[in-house]
Amino acid sequence: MRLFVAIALPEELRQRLAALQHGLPGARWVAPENLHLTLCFIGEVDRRQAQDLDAALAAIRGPRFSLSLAGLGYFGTETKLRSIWVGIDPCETLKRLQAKVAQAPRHADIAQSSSKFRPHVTLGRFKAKTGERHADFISRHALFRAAPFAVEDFVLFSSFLSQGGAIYRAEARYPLVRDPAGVTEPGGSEV
Ligand code: 2AM
Repeated sequence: MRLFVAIALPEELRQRLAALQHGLPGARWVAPENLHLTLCFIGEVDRRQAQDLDAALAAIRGPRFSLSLAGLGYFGTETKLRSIWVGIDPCETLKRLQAKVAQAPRHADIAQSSSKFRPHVTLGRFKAKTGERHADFISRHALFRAAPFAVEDFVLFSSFLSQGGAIYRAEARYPLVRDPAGVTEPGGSEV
């Protein structure tokens, strides 16, 4: 199975993001129900690795916190966009959670390439050449901002490719703690 670990977004927020998803030629927009913030891409694993990964993720302790989506950016170049995404306000608690999640594959004997965490919510992907309309879209929405939301858990998702696109299924949810004796961390905005 193909797995990744992510923070799911509230319905209302996904609807706000979905309202941005139009007017760009060649875009493969992410289905609104699939919009998420990836903490760690795992890739293809077997059943035993998935079980070990689940155990390692379940052992993670961290506080609840609040996150705000802000800004809009892209991967690739303006003439050859790979994706357009919404960014996240800097959050130390998120960084610490991601660092813990990124350790979990090691405990499950899953090889990982180490890449810097660049938190984002992908809105759409592109294969063909991109142009002025895309550049205009990016600058028009550069100051996008949404109300903060509470992150109360993180999720192990499986991903299947179907004819209608990717189908994500929440395989397990891992709660973060509300009143974390011993896990309250400075610098975050815990809720
Ligand atoms: P993306 O949003 O930046 O494209 C499910 O596919 C999630 O895993 C997506 O959020 C995607 O990130 C991420 N993902 C898919 N393939 C990946 C890869 N090879 N390396 C890192 N992340 C990947």
